[in-house]
Amino acid sequence: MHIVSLAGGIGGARFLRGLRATAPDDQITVIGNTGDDITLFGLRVCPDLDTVMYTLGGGINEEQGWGRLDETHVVKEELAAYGVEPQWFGLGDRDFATHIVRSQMLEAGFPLSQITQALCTRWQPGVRLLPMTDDRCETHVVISDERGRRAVHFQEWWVRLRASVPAESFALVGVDAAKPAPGVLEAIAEADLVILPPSNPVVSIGTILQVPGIREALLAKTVVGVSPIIGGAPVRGMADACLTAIGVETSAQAVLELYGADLVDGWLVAPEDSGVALEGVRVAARPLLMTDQDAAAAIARAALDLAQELS
Ligand code: GDP
Ligand code: FO1
Ligand code: CA
Ligand code: CA
Repeated sequence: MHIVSLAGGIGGARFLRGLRATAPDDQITVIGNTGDDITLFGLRVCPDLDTVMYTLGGGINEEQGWGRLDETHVVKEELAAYGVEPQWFGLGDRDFATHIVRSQMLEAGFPLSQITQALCTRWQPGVRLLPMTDDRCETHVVISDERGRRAVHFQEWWVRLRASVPAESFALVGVDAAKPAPGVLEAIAEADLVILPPSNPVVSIGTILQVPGIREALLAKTVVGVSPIIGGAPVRGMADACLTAIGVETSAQAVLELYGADLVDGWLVAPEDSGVALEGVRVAARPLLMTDQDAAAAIARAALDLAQELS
């Protein structure tokens, strides 16, 4: 079977590790979010692609959920000693190497999709990892603070401000001219099943769905989603702040409605959300906390079972 999964960072990566474990013989293509990407110190950083690559490749810092295992921060300290900004983003030494390779290849003219493939030659994630687009396309957040109403990069809002300043809106700068990366629409066309993992519905899945052509291509497929909201809470991360910004309640029901019955055919919720319902969507309730790799694999299995019931 050929499975296509969209993915953000931590939630997507942990789910995919479970999916790979429970479906080792299936071919898995991952369409990763690149809206979080940022250029820092002249280097291109792709947090969500790297989180998926490191998690599936065994190089992730498990407690943190992003960044490298056994990381050191000497370069960051040295940059700070020069007074170079920004100092609020914590790039580790091992992680720096990834960004140097990526930036060097971008400078040489390679597209992000080919660079990601090259990086994965080392990490062997066991899935085909594609960026949603090769085009530069970054999430910005409109906020109001002492400097007035302005837009900041998503990472500045997320990491420096810790989403403490309300997001008034999100703008995916560059999306109108963005094209799906090579292989993305082909993978969707060939897919037997598409999975929306428990990733941030606004700034991960919502971002990927905004790339022209992707949502449209998914409408023809069997799509099963896993709720990123359990009992009205985002489990971890700041999905609630993102949902509030776009006027959507933090609930499994509201996220399903946000995705829509035209897109989603099956929706997996936690037992406490078993009342969720939407016409045209088959809903199943299973424990959805990815407490460890076995729990993530059981959730992935439940998503495959739900897909089976749909066909
Ligand atoms: P990010 O890019 O690192 O923020 O990661 P994702 O976008 O892939 O996923 C983040 C979202 O995953 C969070 O906002 C949560 O709503 C959701 N999430 C995280 N852990 C879990 C979990 O154990 N179970 C479920 N159902 N959702 C989770
Ligand atoms: N998240 C933080 O909260 N603080 C950081 O300093 C930070 C650095 C960082 C470096 C590389 C990388 O791949 C991810 C990093 N993240 C950091 C996570 C990043 O902000 C993610 O985009 C968000 O967690 C949302 O996906
Ligand atoms: Ca992300
Ligand atoms: Ca469908």
